[in-house]
Amino acid sequence: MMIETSLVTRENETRSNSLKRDYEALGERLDRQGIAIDTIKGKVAAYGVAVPSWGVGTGGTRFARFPGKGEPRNIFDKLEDCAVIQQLTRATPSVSLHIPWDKADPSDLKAKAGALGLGFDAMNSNTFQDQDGQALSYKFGSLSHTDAATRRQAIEHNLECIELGRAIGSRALTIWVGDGSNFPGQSHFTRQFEHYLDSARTIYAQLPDDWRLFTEHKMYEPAFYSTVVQDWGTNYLIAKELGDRAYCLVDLGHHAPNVNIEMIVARLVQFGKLGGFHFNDSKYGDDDLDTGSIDPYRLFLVFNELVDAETRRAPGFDPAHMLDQSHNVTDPIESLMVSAMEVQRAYAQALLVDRKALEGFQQDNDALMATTTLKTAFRTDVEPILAMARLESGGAIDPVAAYRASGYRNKVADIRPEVSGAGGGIV
Ligand SMILES: [Mn+2]
Repeated sequence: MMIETSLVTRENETRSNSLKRDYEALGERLDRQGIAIDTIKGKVAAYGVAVPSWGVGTGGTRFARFPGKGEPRNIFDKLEDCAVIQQLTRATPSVSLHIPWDKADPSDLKAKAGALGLGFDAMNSNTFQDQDGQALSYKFGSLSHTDAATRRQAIEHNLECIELGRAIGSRALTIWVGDGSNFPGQSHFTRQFEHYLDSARTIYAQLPDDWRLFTEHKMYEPAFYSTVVQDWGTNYLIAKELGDRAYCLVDLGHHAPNVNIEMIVARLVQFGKLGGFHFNDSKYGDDDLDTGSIDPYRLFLVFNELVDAETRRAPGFDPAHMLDQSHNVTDPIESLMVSAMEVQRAYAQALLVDRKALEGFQQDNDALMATTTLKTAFRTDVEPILAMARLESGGAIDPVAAYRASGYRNKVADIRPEVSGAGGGIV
């Protein structure tokens, strides 16, 4: 354990009596609605969201990056920080690696993760920046580049990610490219997308039988005029072209403001192509803010669709869940803990929706009562359920308070020097 269990126990002791009373009161209230609180707690306890390895480093913008204290120096430090998040929240059992940032000997990775009680989620390839000693540049694209040799290099990198992933027990590859253009006329839309599809087909052909391939759309940036995989429509076309093991990944921040993301989720579920999520939040665009920090109702509406699909056992429904956000002004460990709990909260609230009543209101075109049904669930303070699930699985009732009391950040700051360079957390 990264943090002494005796400290967590002491912290919990100061809060357990209040929690017990709050849990009983909520349980009594839910019971009147015909909901068994222990069933909801069990589902919440079984729920996990993956932490991105790059998330534990301090992020930045294209203007500046202000390093934090005791930032992880390498993947092994990152895994330790991820283990703190899992120890206190019990909501983040796996880590998603980013290659080449996290490249290391697979047996060392497995040993370290195993010792910390962590597993590996999807592998993420990186063809949006050039690495030291790289033969060909991605300045003008990678999988969709006009030059066949550059495309080949990007394909080889993705195959290398699969190979490393196999060795450490991962079961999915996520491809996100920064390919696009900055000027009208700069790129031929059709030829560029055809290049992308050809490259993606080559990668897909090498995908192990028990693996899934996720492609992630993003409206803009780093390309500012056009992006090759710009929206869920293009993403769906890719998944459809590639085959049964290709799915669409939805990053909540990668859409235009006000886009109805929950409806996109419903469409992808309906056609068996929802691969998973990158959770975050945004005010104007992109994925820079913490999950649930701006619009928790939208997060709830997304989970409402997920629980609906789970409840009616939608065919092929098995989305991967991961956080993907940039922490520029907070301690990344604290942000990731809070965000993991926000995701769990949205899930718990969505589990409270009276689906039978909702279906009736929808059938009768009772718009007011239908939307009130959702609001009733959303307004329920489910914190006692989340906290009790954490307590019973060895976590902290209040993870941020326990983390601060542990002095973990200061301890690692003594052995990890501050670095101002780029690296994790920027994207
Ligand atoms: Mn993402």
